[in-house]
Amino acid sequence: MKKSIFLTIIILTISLLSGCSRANEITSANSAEVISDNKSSGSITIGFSQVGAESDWRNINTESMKKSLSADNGYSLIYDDGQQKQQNQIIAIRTFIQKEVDYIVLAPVIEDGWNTVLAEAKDAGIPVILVDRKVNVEDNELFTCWVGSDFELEGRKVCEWLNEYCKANAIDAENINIVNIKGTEGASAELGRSRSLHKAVNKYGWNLLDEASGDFTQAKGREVMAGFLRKHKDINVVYCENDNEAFGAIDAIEAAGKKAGNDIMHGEIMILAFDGSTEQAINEIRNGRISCIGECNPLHGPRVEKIISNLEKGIIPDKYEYVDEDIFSADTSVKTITLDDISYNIVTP
Ligand code: GZL
Repeated sequence: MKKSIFLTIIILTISLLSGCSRANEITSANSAEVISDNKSSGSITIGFSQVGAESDWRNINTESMKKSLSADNGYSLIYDDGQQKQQNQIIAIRTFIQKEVDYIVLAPVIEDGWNTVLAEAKDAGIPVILVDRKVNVEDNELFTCWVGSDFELEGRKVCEWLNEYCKANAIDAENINIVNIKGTEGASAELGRSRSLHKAVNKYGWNLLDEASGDFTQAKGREVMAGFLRKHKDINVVYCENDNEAFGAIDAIEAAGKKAGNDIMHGEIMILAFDGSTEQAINEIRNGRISCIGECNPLHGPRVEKIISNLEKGIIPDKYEYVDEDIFSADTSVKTITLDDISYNIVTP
């Protein structure tokens, strides 16, 4: 039953700038705000709890969602930036429930810890659509559906590219000394990409020297890489779980007087990354400072909008909708990789 809610522009400050705040709930300076305000009766009100603004990928994802869930398309959108804190997202979801939105869209920062608040949304009769990362819940009926990427496959593609690169360039696996700058620990993207790296390390015999979380940010990526360089003198491959961490790692490598590149048997340090969603990342592929990127598609807005418009017509979506993604490299020694009898052409941007 559509709740015809006429929303003026409402700035819901969950953590008030004035300093006054609701007792024992405040952890964030963020605020929920109505982005698209469709005054026509019958607009569909959406509460969207986003992870944060930690990376280029995330910002593109946010814009894609706002563009699709627009007033012109018949939506009133209440958007909340969780600032990468699960508690902020839980508070936002409870606010959406109080506002009696028609749908909740959640991009969960980590997989665990959602049973209670998603049960509250279910009890309130509000469908929850998950986007990007997944949740680990006891009852999969706590959410209507999920749309996003196969993060483990992304990791398998990048690791298989490294394996093929070593074969094509006569590099023995035992000469691969790799460090992992992980994403936000417990996030689906981190879990999947790290799981694939660990399996490849065991399968091919690479040396995994160290790993630590860069939280998907450039600043933390640089800090972690600088620490790795102080601790390990033989690093020749860095597995960065997103582009922004890779940018930070390159900053640290060059600050240490070293060079990011493919020629790992002559002192260069190879950078592997994920996302490929910005011109900067693609340029780093073109100039060879990043050797390979596993694409992670941020443009989920149209898919989520389609799901909601179908639900309005009584059309039930698939429980899980995976998006197709490529793998980018400017190196010409590896043309394709094959996983589970499926070949993926390497895209040279
Ligand atoms: C992946 C997404 C990840 C991106 C990062 O779908 O969750 O979070 O790879 C982003 O850039 O911060």
